[in-house]
Amino acid sequence: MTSIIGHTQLALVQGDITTQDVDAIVNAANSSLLGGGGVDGAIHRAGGPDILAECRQLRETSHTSGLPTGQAVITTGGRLPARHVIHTVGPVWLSGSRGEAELLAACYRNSLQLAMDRGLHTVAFPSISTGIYSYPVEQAARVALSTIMAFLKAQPDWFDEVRMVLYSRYDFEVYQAALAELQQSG
Ligand code: AR6
Repeated sequence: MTSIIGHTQLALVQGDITTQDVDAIVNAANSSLLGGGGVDGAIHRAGGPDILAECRQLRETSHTSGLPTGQAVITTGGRLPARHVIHTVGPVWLSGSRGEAELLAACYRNSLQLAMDRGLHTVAFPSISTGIYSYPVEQAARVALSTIMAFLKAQPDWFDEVRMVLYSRYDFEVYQAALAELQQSG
């Protein structure tokens, strides 16, 4: 399923983010930047040690206290087909009233801004925070897609493609329904 916004194709696909051939894939990391489970573990396993080495370097220089929730940094893609990995830290879902939606939106916005700043034109995202961090996927899908769409409306000429890569059939269907709803509401 795709939606065209300005010059950009916003695509939803079901699949594995580690196999995507794009300028940058986004990692749902934690603030240590030193790896973990879920999509983070899969990216480090597939990309090899160069990604972790750059993350360690960031921890020793610009991010000695770790990466705050909602912010983003960039490293090489190592052995991945993607040339770069943008690491962002999603919010842990607590109650929904602890600023989770704004923090999740910041992940998408800051990742897209960083990609633009680095001259990258194709970016693929996983569904940030909806695994180990327990953000309900129906709500996360609306935040993710509305944030991406607002960013692309403000920057209609930069990106060739922004792709959401959903790991499960269920998540893919949830994102499809959310995109259809957002398209209808204009
Ligand atoms: N490709 C695409 N999506 C994937 C893949 C993959 N290969 N593997 C998992 N997912 P999660 P979070 C989906 O838990 O909730 C890590 O330990 C998964 O099905 O990876 O932001 C970090 O270090 C789910 O829909 O990230 C943090 O400590 C989505 O990716 C913590 O988990 C996000 O699930 C971050 O938790």
